[in-house]
This record gives sequence, structure tokens and C-alpha cells, in this order.
Amino acid sequence: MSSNFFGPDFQALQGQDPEIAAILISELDRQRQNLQLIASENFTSSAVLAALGSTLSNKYAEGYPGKRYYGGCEEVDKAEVIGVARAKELFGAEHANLQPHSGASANVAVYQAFAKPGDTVLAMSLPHGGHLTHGSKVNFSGKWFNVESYGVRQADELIDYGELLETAKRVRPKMICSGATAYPRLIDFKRIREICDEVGAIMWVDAAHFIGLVAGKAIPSPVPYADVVSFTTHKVLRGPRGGMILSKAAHAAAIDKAIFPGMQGGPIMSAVAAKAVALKECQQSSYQAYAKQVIENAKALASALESEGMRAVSGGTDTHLALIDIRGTGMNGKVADERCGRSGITLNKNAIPFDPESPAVASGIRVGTPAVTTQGMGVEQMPIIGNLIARAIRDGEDEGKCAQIRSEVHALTAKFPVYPG
Ligand code: DSN
Repeated sequence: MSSNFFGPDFQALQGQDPEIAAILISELDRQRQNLQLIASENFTSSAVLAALGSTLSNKYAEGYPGKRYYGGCEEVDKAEVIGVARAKELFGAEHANLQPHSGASANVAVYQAFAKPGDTVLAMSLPHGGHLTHGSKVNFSGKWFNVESYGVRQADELIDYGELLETAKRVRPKMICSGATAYPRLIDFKRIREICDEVGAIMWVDAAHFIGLVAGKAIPSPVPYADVVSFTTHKVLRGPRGGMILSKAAHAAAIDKAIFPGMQGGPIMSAVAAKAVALKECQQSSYQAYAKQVIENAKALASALESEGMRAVSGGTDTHLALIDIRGTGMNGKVADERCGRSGITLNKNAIPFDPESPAVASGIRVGTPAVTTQGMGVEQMPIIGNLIARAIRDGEDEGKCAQIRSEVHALTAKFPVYPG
């Protein structure tokens, strides 16, 4: 355990608020010691954390660079201008907005820019891998919009583009959303563009999960095809927690207005600066190598879990995550998640397509490799991780066996230190 990582100001926090300081240290220890396999998490660089924990947090900057509602924005303006330019260059986008506080906020803005309450939107069904903001009945999207859904075919668990087209022709959506939280395969954005054109719909891609792979040029980009692309910045992209939107120039004003004043006040300028830092990191060739390695590791982990008697949904993965049907182990997702947690392995239970269990129980787990790849793990480590997961699921009821697995997990992560020093 070390407190050095937090720098000199941490001494002040320890003196002033030891309770919270202790939580910061134990969370750092948790991140360092356990295996972090949640597909939507990563370890940012210290440079990103430095920008995030900076005095830019103190500044109100409602509006956009050069058009703020507050004085004293000269410095934060520079950070936002740099960040927007980096985003446009990295993704070849005509417009970028770095102000969304989160992915969900970015999605609220997309709905607001392109639809009115009651309008029909077509999005990936939640049980097949969609997101809350893609029309869940307990979310604003499902309450305020008529969201119809498409899914995957039962036979191969791949998106059924034929069904998508037929549904689009029937429901005539204002907007079609592609992108998901638990779909391991590539999405055919050219095909989605054709479907959007055929029915006159806006093409919206929620790229939160895979935009980092696009940034690293490891998978094809939706940007040339889509009207609008929303995403989070903290997943494979390895930036601060937050959101971002890219769009065609024709939609720039609508997007910017939807964010401010449409649904946000002052942007979190420390987060905007941290996004700019992350975007610069993504331009490095080392980041491109990282993005490719994330996919290689995910493929290796999926196949390691298959060797342990589990089934990779759709037969594998093309991305950073694998969705694993664990019914072959005799366990459900809830039990597997709990047992892995007790064994020092952080992952999440996840519904699989056509899941007979409720989402709270689920028949699957979702594993992702963004964090372990940032740590420096490679394909050689994936069979070890697959074996640890399998043993945790099988034997995790027994505290002695859990402790043994935990000590092996800690021995593995110790070889790949996170935030060393
Ligand atoms: N909660 C995120 C995930 O884990 O996939 C999606 O926003």
C-alpha cells in the first residue's frame, strides 16, 4: 500500500479528512490488487488524473469558447479549443462537443437534437445488449420516446440486419441507434447507413464501448457514416469519466444547443481538459498497439473460458469484451459474479440473448480486457485468468478455495503494477 501516488496534496486530505483519505487509498489498493475485468472500465494515465484533479474544476464556463456567460474563461477556453481540435483530427469528425458530463448526458442531448417527445426511435434491445438510454421503460428514453427495438438472431447471436430493415420500414423511426454494451462483434455501419437512408432516419451510433478501439485504429470507424456519434471517454479510450459527441457539421448547432443550454449548465472544465489529455494519448502509436492488444487479449480470454467449459456468445469476439454463457458450469451470473468478487476478480453478471433468467440473476458474465491490457498483460496471461475465473465460479463457495484463488490473483497483478510508486 502506498499513498505516494496522490502527491503532496494528499497529505492535506489525510490531515483534514482521514476517513475519505483512507477510502482513496483502499480503492487504489483494490484497483491494484484485484483483476479488473469490467468491460467498461480502465486505468487512466496519471496525466489524465492530474488534469481532472486540477483547479480547472473551480471555473464556471457556461457556453462555448469565445461565447461564455462568465468572465475569466481565457484559460479554460484554450483547453476546450485544443480538445475539440484533437477530437476532430483523431476521429476525422466535422464537429466535436466535449462537454457532456457522461454518456447518458450525451444521449439525452442526441434525443433532444433530433427528436421530440413521442417520436419513434429504433435501438438495440436491452436484453440483447443495448443500453438503458436506448429505450428502457425506467429511463427517460423509454418514458418520453416511443423506442422500438431490434436484436440478434437466435441462431448465431449476430445482429439481424434484415429484421432491422423490416422493423425500420414498419415503424418509420426518426432515428436509428446502433451500439451496445454487451455485443462482442463488429457492427456493419455501412449497412446501417443504407437502412437509415432507405427510411429517412438519422443515423446515431452510441459508440461508448468501442470508440477507444476506433481511436486506436483497431476496428472500423462509424464516423464517416453516422450523422451523430455519442460516447463515454472512460472505457477503452482511457480518458476521464465523461461523455463526448461527434457529428456532421450540419448538426453542429443542434448538438451544441442541446448540450448547453438544452440540458447542462456549466461544463466540468477539469474533465474537458482531461479529455483533451486522453485524446493526445490516443494519437500515439503506443495507443494503437494497445487497442490491438485489447482485442487480441479479449479473443484469448474468450477462448480460455471456452476451454474451461463455458460458451462465448456468438462464438467469440472482435472487440474488447466477451459475453459468456456460463450455464455449462451449473451456475448463474449472479452467483458467478459474487464468487468471482470474493476471489478478487471484478466482473459483472450479464444477460445473454434470449436469457431464460431475469436480468438480476442472468445466465452470463461479461468480461473485458481494457484494464488488464493497460496493466501490460498479454495473451499469455489470458489462460491463467480464464482458469482463475473458472475455479472461482466452481469453487467460490468455499472460503479456503476463494482465499487461494485471491492469493494467485494478487500474485498475478503484482507482476503488472498499476500506478507504480
Ligand atoms: N454501464 C456501462 C457498461 O458497463 O457497459 C454502460 O454505460
